[in-house]
Amino acid sequence: MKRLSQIAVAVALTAQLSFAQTVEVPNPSFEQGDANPAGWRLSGGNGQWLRGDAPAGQRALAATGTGEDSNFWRSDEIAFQPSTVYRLCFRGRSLGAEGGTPVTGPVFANRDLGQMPTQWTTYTSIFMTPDTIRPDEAWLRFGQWMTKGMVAFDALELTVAQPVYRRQGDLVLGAGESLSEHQYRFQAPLNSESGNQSRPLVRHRCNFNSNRWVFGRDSEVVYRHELGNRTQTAATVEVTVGWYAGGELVVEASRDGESWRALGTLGEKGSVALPIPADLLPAQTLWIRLRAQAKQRVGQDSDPGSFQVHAYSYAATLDGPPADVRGDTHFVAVPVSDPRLKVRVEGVGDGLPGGDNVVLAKVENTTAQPIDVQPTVTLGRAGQTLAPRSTKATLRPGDNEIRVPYDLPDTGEYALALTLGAGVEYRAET
Ligand SMILES: [Ca+2]
Repeated sequence: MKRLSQIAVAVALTAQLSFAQTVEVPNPSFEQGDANPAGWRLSGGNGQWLRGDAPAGQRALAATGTGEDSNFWRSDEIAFQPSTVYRLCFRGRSLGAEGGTPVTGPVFANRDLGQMPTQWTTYTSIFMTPDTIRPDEAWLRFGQWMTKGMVAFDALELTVAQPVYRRQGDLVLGAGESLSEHQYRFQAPLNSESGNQSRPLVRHRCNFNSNRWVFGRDSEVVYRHELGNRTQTAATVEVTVGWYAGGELVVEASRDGESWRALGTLGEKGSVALPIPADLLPAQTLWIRLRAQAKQRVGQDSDPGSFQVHAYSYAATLDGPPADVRGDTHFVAVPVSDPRLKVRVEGVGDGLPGGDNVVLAKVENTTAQPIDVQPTVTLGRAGQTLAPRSTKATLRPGDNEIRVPYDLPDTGEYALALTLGAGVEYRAET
């Protein structure tokens, strides 16, 4: 694991009026309902509305498989926003289930859990929504695929999450990105807590399953590669198709995100490395689009695309001074925020004992009056809270910057909370 991913970040700032960025999920603890849990229905097969065995309240949902089937509970419609990063928290446990996997989350960003523990366990999933969301895919599901036995779920919480990236000077790099002297490299962190999200990901219209893009008809994924104001003088994109049934992957490049040039195609399982053509360089920004298309062939048999992308990477040579930076991403969720303030967490520092540990936030005071705040950082883990660190600040009307240093006693896994003191209400967390 990367060092900063060991730290869960929670940020809370404080005001009189507040609005939550928590997204409404129907009956999120499954406590309401008469004969059936309100707002949820079973897709088929064998499902239970448990009573008494729940980590929150009295009720939980469960699905039981034969080992050869799949079924799930699905929610009523959820008001997902397009191209938005969400954090989905829930609890899950196995009741002696074997094989297969629990399936969780939205259908466009499923997360398999594999073998769950028999104790109730907290799960946190991150995903970015597609650029258009059809009503028939705007719901959550919790169930099982090819599992023999019962898996149970409870205590859902869906929140908009803000990615906070690593900063070093004028450079900002997220998970999967690194710069070594003049060599920039990005390996999409598909197999990490980031899920489908990454700093270069601009938009997608493509299902994601646990650690891979699942392309079907009209699927596309668009990345934009730029690093500060550095100029790219050479670049290569590499894509791996790890599962293939039909159609082909087209890889295209663009300088403006509008006019695209095909670099190559891949119509089978395997990898393809494609250099960016010399006449598209040098460039400060290069866009890459992955999309599915039917294979050109004679006759009627043309599959619109059915394959999975297991790896995507991009490497570039940059001008400017040499630097060594390894990126990372924290996902800061904001369950509560103050409408007088626009708060954006810009960084959490090194996240290492003895390191440069500073929470940095940009705060716009949208009122005409100054607001006194007491930015406070609190670290905690496993029910234990360390002594908070505070500063004082007056937020002038307009743009402000808040810096709160904090101490990390060791490299354990901590939750970090930032509050703004009495009189301002805001909360963000990972
Ligand atoms: Ca419950």
